[in-house]
Amino acid sequence: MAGLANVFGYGAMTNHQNDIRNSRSIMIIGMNPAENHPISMQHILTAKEVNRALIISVDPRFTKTSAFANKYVRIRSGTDVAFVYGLINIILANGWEDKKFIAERTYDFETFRNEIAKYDPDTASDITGASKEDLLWVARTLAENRPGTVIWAMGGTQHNHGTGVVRTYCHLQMVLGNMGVPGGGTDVFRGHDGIQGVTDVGGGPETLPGYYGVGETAWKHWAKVWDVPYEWLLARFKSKAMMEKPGFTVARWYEGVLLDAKELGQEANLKAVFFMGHSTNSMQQMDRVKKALEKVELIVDIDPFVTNTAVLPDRKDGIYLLPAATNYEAAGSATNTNRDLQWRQKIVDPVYESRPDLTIMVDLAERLGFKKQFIHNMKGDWKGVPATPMSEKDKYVKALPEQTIEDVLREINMGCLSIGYVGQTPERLKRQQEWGHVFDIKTKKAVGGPVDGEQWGLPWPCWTDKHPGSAILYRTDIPVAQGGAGFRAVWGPTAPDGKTMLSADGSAPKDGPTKGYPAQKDYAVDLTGESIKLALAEGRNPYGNGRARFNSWNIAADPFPIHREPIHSPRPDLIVKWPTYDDVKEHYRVPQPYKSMQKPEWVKSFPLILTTGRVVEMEGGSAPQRTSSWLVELNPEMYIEMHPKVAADHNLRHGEMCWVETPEDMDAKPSRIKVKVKITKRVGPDTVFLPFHWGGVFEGNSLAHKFPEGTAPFSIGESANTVTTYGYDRVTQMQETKTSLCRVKKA
Ligand SMILES: Nc1nc2c(c(=O)[nH]1)N[C@H]1C(S)=C(S)[C@@H](COP(=O)(O)OP(=O)(O)OC[C@H]3O[C@@H](n4cnc5c(=O)[nH]c(N)nc54)[C@H](O)[C@@H]3O)O[C@H]1N2
Ligand SMILES: Nc1nc2c(c(=O)[nH]1)N[C@H]1C(S)=C(S)[C@@H](COP(=O)(O)OP(=O)(O)OC[C@H]3O[C@@H](n4cnc5c(=O)[nH]c(N)nc54)[C@H](O)[C@@H]3O)O[C@H]1N2
Ligand SMILES: [Mo]
Repeated sequence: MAGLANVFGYGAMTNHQNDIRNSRSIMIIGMNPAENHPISMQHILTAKEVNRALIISVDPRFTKTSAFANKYVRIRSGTDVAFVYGLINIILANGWEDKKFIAERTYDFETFRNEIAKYDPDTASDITGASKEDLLWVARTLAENRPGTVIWAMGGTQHNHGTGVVRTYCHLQMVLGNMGVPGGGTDVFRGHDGIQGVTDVGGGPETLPGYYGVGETAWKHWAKVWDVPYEWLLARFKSKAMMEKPGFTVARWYEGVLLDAKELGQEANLKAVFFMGHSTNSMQQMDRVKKALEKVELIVDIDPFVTNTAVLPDRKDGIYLLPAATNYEAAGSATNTNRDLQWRQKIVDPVYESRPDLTIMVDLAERLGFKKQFIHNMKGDWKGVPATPMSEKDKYVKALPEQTIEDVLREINMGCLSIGYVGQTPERLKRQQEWGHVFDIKTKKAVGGPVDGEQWGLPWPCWTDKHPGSAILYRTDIPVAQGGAGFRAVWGPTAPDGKTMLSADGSAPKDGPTKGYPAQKDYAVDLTGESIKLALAEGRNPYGNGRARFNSWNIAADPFPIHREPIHSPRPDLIVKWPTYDDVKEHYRVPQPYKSMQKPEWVKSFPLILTTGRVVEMEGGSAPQRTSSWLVELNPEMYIEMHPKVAADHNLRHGEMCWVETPEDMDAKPSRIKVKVKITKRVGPDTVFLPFHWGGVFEGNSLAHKFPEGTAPFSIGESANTVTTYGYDRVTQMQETKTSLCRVKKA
């Protein structure tokens, strides 16, 4: 299940970054860790040097990561399904698949094989632009160098069929038998340092914490954890139906403001928007966002910095900027990409008027009239502290010691049984922090001290306060008590076609039943923890031992991933052969059209593929980074990467200004930005690239004067997202910020 999957990516790593040191091949596809995960890149480079691992970089751009690769393959943006299924086609044609793994631990390979037949090397090469020789080289290298890992990030997910793309990466690893082994795995590198945790605790609109969904069972479970009556929760909503309906996503909330209420999946338009650590220049279709920010009655922006949100809309009032404390000014745990939890100390007290996010949330709960219910589970010193008015803020902050944030984690430990968030107690995390030196860099396992045998970060599932955590998911060569697991048996014992969903005899974690088995009854809702203990006592994994699916029968539109041309496709011929989805009447409360939004003739007047991404000096919307003189010195201004041929065709020289324009989609006029030309062969002649870290200039006009005095960043610039276009993932609603069509003009 995805969590906060619409803008922030999808999934969790099966293995961990240090484990890449065990890999013999590493396919990095749709990710540029040399810029975006530079610390993790060191594990990749160690694998290359020490383990002689072969690195393959698959990207429309020759990135800093590509520069370290043994093989770089350029593909057209938006064609990963065809690329990966093209590889699998070659693997199957040569009999390189892991037959034992497929037979014992997967479901519906037979139908899958028929699907794969559609992606013969000619077809895959035509769609992707990769040569047949390169496809063969990559397939052979992955087959001959096992275990191998596949790593991806936003180049794989920010597409209208991004969910399909991600699933093909997993299918590749299932075919190669690279799952459940050190050095293997499907390793999506997550974005922000705590984003895995945000996903886990239900940051997305489709689930309560722990991936329970938003149905009645989920609400009843959490009502028990929070110790508030279910009826009280129900009474907060207009109806039970609305309570159980996923909300808007961060990718498209603004349509809840702009569209006619009749078109929405709820009765009324949105009237207020509340941002907490999110800057709007990171949002696709920013011209729509601007309009929505002008129309809502109330905007709240809780951030240590003044962001794009404050200056983008043309309005005189109704924007509240609340200064948030940073993570240096507050303690607590963060869950990182490895599923590891890390405890952090507070370094300094919050400076000036800033306050920790938790303090702000508790205050908000108080103003909304449910502080008592909100803090119910908190056992810290401050529980007895009476509601304190704003003016006595200092007293309030002091009354919020580390204790309360520990209580938040304990509540997660109590409730997120589904994924085994049980054993990562504040005490254990703090102890690990003190004993960090005894953990091995390659296995992340402690040797010695009171943490002996524990995995660093107690990665989930961590079933009890004695469990070491599960560093590598789906390993059957170790017992459950040491982190062993089969695949989840979440689909019940049989598939709709009557075939078994439980793994075959011989494929089960050691020291337990040898066959597949269903999940332990009630393990995810039994707050006593007895159900989990019962399973563990018999060497069973509480979530069962099932099969990984090639055929995901319940996934919208595509039970098997299909190559779908981007909404903005440069290939009218392929739009016909590989069509996009039918329009969807309602998805996350807004209409989500596909076919009716796609115009095959666009490519005639907008011939270039526009893709966007990151640079090492900046982060996301980059309000903090553009406020740092050192980082601005390193990367001072917004630019466009352009191939020499494109520059020559447009009579442009390095350092000159140009307009970038994209076709009209939901608005009547094309969008445009004015940026500086950087000529480079990183991109091919069909593609241009924009970093999306700038803001504060809109369609050629500076917004600098709109910042409150003294808060304008050192560097402002056009936002790439002013020109990114309509297009959203069919399942997660992730924005299609990796593929648009555009044209450039000399300014
Ligand atoms: N065109 C294009 N657009 C994209 C992407 C792309 O590849 N291309 N990528 C997308 C992705 S994957 C992401 S994750 C988003 C990222 O975009 P955003 O969600 O906007 O993330 P950031 O800019 O990293 O962080 C947002 C704000 O959090 C504030 N902040 C930092 N610490 C704290 C804190 O402790 N408390 C509070 N309250 N605030 C804090 C920072 O000052 C910053 O202004 O951008 C998305 N947008
Ligand atoms: N310095 C720095 N580090 C960061 C961030 C940051 O802003 N700055 N942001 C953090 C966050 S929130 C995230 S989510 C991660 C994201 O990390 P990455 O995914 O590495 O980030 P991007 O640069 O957006 O995209 C990666 C690559 O995808 C390529 N690409 C574009 N289209 C396609 C395609 O169709 N297929 C393939 N295979 N590749 C394609 C782009 O050319 C780009 O080189 O980084 C995190 N780390
Ligand atoms: Mo992200």
